[in-house]
Amino acid sequence: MEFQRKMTELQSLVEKTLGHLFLNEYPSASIVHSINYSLTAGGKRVRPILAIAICDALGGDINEIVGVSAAIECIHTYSLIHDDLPAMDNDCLRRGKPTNHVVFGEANAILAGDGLLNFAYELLLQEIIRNKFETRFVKAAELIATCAGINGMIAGQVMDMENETKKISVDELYKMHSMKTGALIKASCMAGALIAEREELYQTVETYSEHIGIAFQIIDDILDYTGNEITLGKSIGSDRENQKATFVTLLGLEESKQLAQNHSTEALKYAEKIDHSGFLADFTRYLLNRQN
Ligand code: GRG
Repeated sequence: MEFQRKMTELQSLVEKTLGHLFLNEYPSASIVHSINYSLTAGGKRVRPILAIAICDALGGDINEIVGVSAAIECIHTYSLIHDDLPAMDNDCLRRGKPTNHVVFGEANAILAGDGLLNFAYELLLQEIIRNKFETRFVKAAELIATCAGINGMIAGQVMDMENETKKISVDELYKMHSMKTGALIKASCMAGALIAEREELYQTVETYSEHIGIAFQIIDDILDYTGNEITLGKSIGSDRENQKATFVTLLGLEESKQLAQNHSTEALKYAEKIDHSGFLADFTRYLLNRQN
């Protein structure tokens, strides 16, 4: 019950923040409309919640990380819009709605993604200026940029494309997902620790994030195999269509479930060291048991 109350509180904070990002006058109202369509479509908000919850648990001020967490969700939403494009996975359903390019056309969807990515850095720079160039904000911004960029999420996406139709090992799958999915999850957790400035716990937070990052992707693969589009709110089966290796295709369903459980169990050991209130541990269990 306490977990649900805190989840609702954090989700509302994230929704409110995201809902206010694109309210001003913009020269091109149409692109803002298309950005807001995807940004406020109601994702789970896993990454901003991780950033805020970890900052809070480590004694940081929630108000100081809200802007940073919104920037991370902008980057995540851009990656989903671009990942759904015909040139990428060519998916038609996301967050329970037709994908951005289906509604607004491919060119607009590319620009909406570009707009969100740029806006994320505008937000991060605004936070740095507002906080008088404090090192912790600069470090958080640098880490987020690195994890989202060509040494992080983009590198993972490139590997994903290059691995299509190839036979790859479980180790290679780990490597790809540690970048494609894991890097932004790591940046979210570490942003919380950096803004709270709890240097002695950086390693603990990083290890926690690595375990939940990989567990998150294994569950994603399992849901893509066992779930349905209505519950998931997104297209399924494109990995199969594109002949991509997944944890389920390489290891089978039962072994994949066990592997996700193992990583969650490991993550829980670290969650307890980060957050004595128990929220992060409950959130870790929620990520393991999620149905969408
Ligand atoms: C520049 C073309 C171009 C690509 C950018 C698209 C991209 C790089 C990378 C893809 C990253 C990606 C889509 C990774 C998948 C991660 C993943 C499991 C996403 C689903 O996240 P959830 O479940 O989604 O948190 P919600 O909708 O709840 O936010």
